[in-house]
Amino acid sequence: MTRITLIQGDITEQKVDAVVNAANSSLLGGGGVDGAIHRRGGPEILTACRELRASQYGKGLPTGQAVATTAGRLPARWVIHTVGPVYSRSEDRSELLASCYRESLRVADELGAATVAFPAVSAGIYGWPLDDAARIAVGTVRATPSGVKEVRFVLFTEDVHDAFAQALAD
Ligand code: AR6
Repeated sequence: MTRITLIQGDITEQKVDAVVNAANSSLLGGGGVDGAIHRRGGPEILTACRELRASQYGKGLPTGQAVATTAGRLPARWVIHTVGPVYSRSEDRSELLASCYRESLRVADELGAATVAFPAVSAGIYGWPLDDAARIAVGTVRATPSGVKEVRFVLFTEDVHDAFAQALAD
């Protein structure tokens, strides 16, 4: 059984086995939580991402998939990079967002990570409505069997924290 916990805070400060990054396909960094992880984790993470681009993901990491690197100087062992879908009003991309959580947990399992911190993937720059993003995140983690003991959602702002708290209560 995976225990789900919620906190409002900064994911780069979490002492967990693996921290999930809401990356983009390039794996070469960006703004939001991605920028914060690379800033706090230092250049080792980018070096590892460049190697992944060169070896396995010449065209970039596809949306909905996940891949691990070192966590550099973060107080975690690994960063699991996943690429959320950009929100669309005309197309239902929920399955791709659910896939981010499933694939990240699968990678965490492969690594033997017992504790995993997730941000609200796609709920920032990628524009996902908070209630929807929270419902998909919580629902998918609940429905995905894994050896992970604790999934900690680390929500940066009060509005996102409240949306996740509501999804957890439902
Ligand atoms: N800790 C936890 N959550 C954070 C932190 C932090 N330090 N910083 C921001 N958030 P976003 P996306 C929250 O935009 O929507 C990047 O440029 C933020 O408040 O980081 O998946 C990538 O390279 C929001 O609730 O990710 C991609 O190009 C949540 O993290 C693109 O943004 C996700 O917001 C991905 O967009």
